[in-house]
Amino acid sequence: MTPALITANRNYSSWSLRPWLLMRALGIAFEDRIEPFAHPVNWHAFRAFSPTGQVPVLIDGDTTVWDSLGITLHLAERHPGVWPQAPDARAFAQCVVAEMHGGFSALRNRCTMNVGVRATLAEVPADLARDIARITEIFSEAMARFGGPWLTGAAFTAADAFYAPVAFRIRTYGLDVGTAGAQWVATILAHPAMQEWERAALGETWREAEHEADLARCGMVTADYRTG
Ligand SMILES: N[C@@H](CCC(=O)N[C@@H](CS)C(=O)NCC(=O)O)C(=O)O
Repeated sequence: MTPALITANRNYSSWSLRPWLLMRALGIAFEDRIEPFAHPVNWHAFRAFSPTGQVPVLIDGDTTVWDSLGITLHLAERHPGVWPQAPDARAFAQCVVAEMHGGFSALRNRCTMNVGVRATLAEVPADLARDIARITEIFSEAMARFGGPWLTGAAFTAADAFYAPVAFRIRTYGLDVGTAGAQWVATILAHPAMQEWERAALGETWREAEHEADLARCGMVTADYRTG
C-alpha cells in the first residue's frame, strides 16, 4: 500500500520539504497530501492526524510516523539510498543531519523560509553569523572529502534533503556560504523535485499571517515572485 506523506504549505514549510524531497529524489512512491497552515493556531487541526500537532507525518499502512527525522529513519529501513553506502560518508551524512535537526536555531529564526521572496536581512547578529560560518564549513568539507555534486558524493541522500530548506533560505536572503556552498545550492535548486516544490510554492494562494510576520521581522522584501 502506498504511504501518504502529509505536509504543509510549499512556500513556508521547511520541515515538510525534507522527507518530501527525499522521497521524490529517491523515487519512493507516496500519496502527496497537503494540509495548509490554519490561522491563528493549527494545532487542533493537525492533531487530527499528527501526534505532535505538526507536519510532516507519514502514514504507512497502520503505522503513523512523525517528525522529519523519524520519517527518514523509517524510510532508511525500507529503501536503499537514504544514507550513503561508504562508512565515512555515511557517518558524515548522519552527523550533519543530526546537527541540522537539532541546531541552527539562529538561521531558522532569523532567516525564515519563504520560497517565493527575496529579502535583505535587517542585521546579521553574532548567532546568525556563527550558523552561517558553520554551514559554510560543512559545505566546504563535504565537497573536499566526497567530491560533490551532492553533500556525500555522486548520489543525493538524506543529507541533501535536510539541507534543502537552507538552500532556499540562502537564496532568499543572499547569504554568502562560500564557493563550495554556492555550487551545492545551485545544484540542489536545479533538482527537478526542488523545482517542482518551488513551482507549487509560487502558485499557492495561501498567505499565512504568522509566517508573513516572521518574514517582515527577518528583513526587507526586495522581490516577491509568488503568483498565486
Ligand atoms: N521536529 C519536527 C518539527 C516539525 C515542525 O516544526 N513543523 C512545522 C511546519 S514546518 C509545523 O507543523 N508547525 C505548525 C505548528 O507548530 O503549529 C520535524 O522534524 O518534523
